[in-house]
Amino acid sequence: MSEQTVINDMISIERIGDIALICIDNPPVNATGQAVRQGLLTAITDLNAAAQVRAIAIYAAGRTFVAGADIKEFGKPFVDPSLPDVLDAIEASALPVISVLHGTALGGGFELALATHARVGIKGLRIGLPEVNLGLLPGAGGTQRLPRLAGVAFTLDMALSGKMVPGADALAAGAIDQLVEGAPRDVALSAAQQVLDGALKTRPTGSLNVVADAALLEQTADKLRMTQPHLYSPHKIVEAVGAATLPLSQGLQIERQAFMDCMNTPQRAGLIHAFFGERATSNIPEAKGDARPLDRIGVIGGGTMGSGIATACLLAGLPVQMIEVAQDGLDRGMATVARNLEGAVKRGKMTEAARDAALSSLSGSLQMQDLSDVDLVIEAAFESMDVKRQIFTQLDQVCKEGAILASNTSYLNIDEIAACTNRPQDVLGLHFFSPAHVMRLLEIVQGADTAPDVLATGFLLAKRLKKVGVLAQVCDGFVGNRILAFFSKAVGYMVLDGASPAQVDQALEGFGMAMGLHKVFDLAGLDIDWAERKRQAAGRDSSERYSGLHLDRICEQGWFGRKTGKGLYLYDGKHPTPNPDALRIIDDVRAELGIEPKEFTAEEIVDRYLTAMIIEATRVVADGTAKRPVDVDMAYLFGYGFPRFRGGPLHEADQIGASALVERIEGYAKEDPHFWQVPPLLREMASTGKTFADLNH
Ligand code: 3H9
Repeated sequence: MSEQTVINDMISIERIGDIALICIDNPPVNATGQAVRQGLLTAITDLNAAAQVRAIAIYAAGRTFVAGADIKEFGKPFVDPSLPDVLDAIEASALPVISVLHGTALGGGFELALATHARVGIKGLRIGLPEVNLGLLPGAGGTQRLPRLAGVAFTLDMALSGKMVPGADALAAGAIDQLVEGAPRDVALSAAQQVLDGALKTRPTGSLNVVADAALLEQTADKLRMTQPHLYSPHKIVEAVGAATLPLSQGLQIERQAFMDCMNTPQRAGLIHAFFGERATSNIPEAKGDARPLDRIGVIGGGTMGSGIATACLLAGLPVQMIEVAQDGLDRGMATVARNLEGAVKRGKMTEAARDAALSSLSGSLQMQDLSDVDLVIEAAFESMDVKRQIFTQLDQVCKEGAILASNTSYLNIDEIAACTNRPQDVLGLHFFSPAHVMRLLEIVQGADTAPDVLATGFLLAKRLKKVGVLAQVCDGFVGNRILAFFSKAVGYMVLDGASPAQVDQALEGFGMAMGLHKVFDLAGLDIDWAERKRQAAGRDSSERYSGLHLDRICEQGWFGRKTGKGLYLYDGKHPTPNPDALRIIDDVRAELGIEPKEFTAEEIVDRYLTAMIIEATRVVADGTAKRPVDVDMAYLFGYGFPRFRGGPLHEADQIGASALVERIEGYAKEDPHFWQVPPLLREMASTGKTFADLNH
């Protein structure tokens, strides 16, 4: 006989004899929002006052135990009771309280388990302290209680990496007490019975001592100063874990203060924007429709992009048919894929058996006809409209009805490509970023006639490949490269006016960019943009200042960057060093143009770079090339190395403020009114007080 008590919508109690089971039911991930916290507190208080209860077990309904605090509440005023207070009450419970964990026990969810008197995991469990990914630290006792159970080293590793740890490892480390099979409610009942029988020992975690490890803490802090100088919360995590040797109440106070310090940083806001943004890009009607089958992929081109795309598909378990025009190109492409997969094995991303299976589902051919049975073809051939026209005309003839024809073009017009076929509804752009098996951005470019189920299949592919699909409309460069082309001009002007490429790169890396822009140019190959500049030369607006003369001159020497060993940098040592010959060319170009070089501070470099990025990003949103500001932000985080902790260019724009940006642009416009123009949308935002965040809804 059992008796049910509903505490609120999310918390209920089931009494079976002298055992009470508390069930948390807050889909989708049982986050500890206010109602869950209040319900748990009430349940623990009531049960401690009730007659005949001798043991309490907490478990969760649905696909997972508690995935942490409700992130949506962050940044808003706190509503009592706080999670730390609820967990303190659980730990102080006179009745033994155990927790039963299934799925993932993360952040505040795992901390809830740590505050109980014993933890039983269900096979398949993964535990984690992912707060660091949100610019936070475990703020409900994780930095204090976990060291008491599993030691300082284990805690630091979990809290600094944010990674999920398999149940078996958690058991071995002492973070949980048992790992069993069964349904959460049944396991909860039998574990509570074991407590009563004395077979499962319980004790408050706070009663345990921590073995101090000052050397490890110091060593970790030193390493973080070198490797993560931009981030705030990792340093605070080390500080908080260092306090775990103090009595629990003191340590918890130090942790709470450090948590609040992190909560008040822009980094926390940026990282949480990134968390929701990553999920928001596919939370649109275009991504949600019925998709077409996606069982076999064709890739045209065995170059860097083609083989990267083929690798990405194989890693996701999708068989690939690669097509090249000549045998040596095909051999090279197939060898690159094999090398990429080998790299994945070395990095522990796949087993040798999985690699062998992937390789056996890759086939190569010189015959377009061999694409007759694929569901989707991704063309990654030479970036020329003539080449694309030829390929798509052939694809139209050989591909089966309903097959999707995609181009990986970075700039060219998808509608023009689609027009070569009799099935423009089946054509779209799928723009990958190099290396395609690593970079997570996938621009999904909608042509004028692209059918809804073709778009939905683009998003399905992104999901299968674990990429972030961002919808883009047709224009020169789509979302990402169009913005890149614009701010690259601002950078070109700064170099012509006196900044050195290395100085610009240093400033941008100081801002948090993964790589300075000139290093990116050298990596991609300076010849790529050179070809693009030549393509655009005829249509160039003569009243616009030309920003690429120095780069053209460097390319004329045959210096294309990394692949030629020389570009803006030299690549003859371990690290790239500024190429003195390129600097001489830049000096010559300045002299030729009559420019008196001036000094730029790092701050000015970043301001101009970022402002130019924001200007074009605003236009991209205003004319609908991107659906919402968050799509631009995610494109930049996942495709262009924009620092995740800054949330993205338009999230950053909100931090600066529209009025300040307008003022800044008007200041720059005094020297170049043609380039520095305030986008009407930004001006309107400055006068109405609207933010880019407002435009996301
Ligand atoms: C914390 O705990 C602080 C404490 O230390 C101290 C407090 C004082 N809150 O990812 P999915 C939503 S910080 C609110 O697509 P999956 C998510 O947005 C927290 N919402 O599913 C999505 O919504 P929608 C530490 C959340 O199966 C839906 O749930 N915890 C939260 O691929 C499904 O999510 C974390 O950082 C949340 N905490 O992955 C864990 N979590 O459907 C963050 C998810 O509207 N969460 N949502 O788009 C995760 O890592 C993954 O969601 C998880 C499931 C692995 C759980």
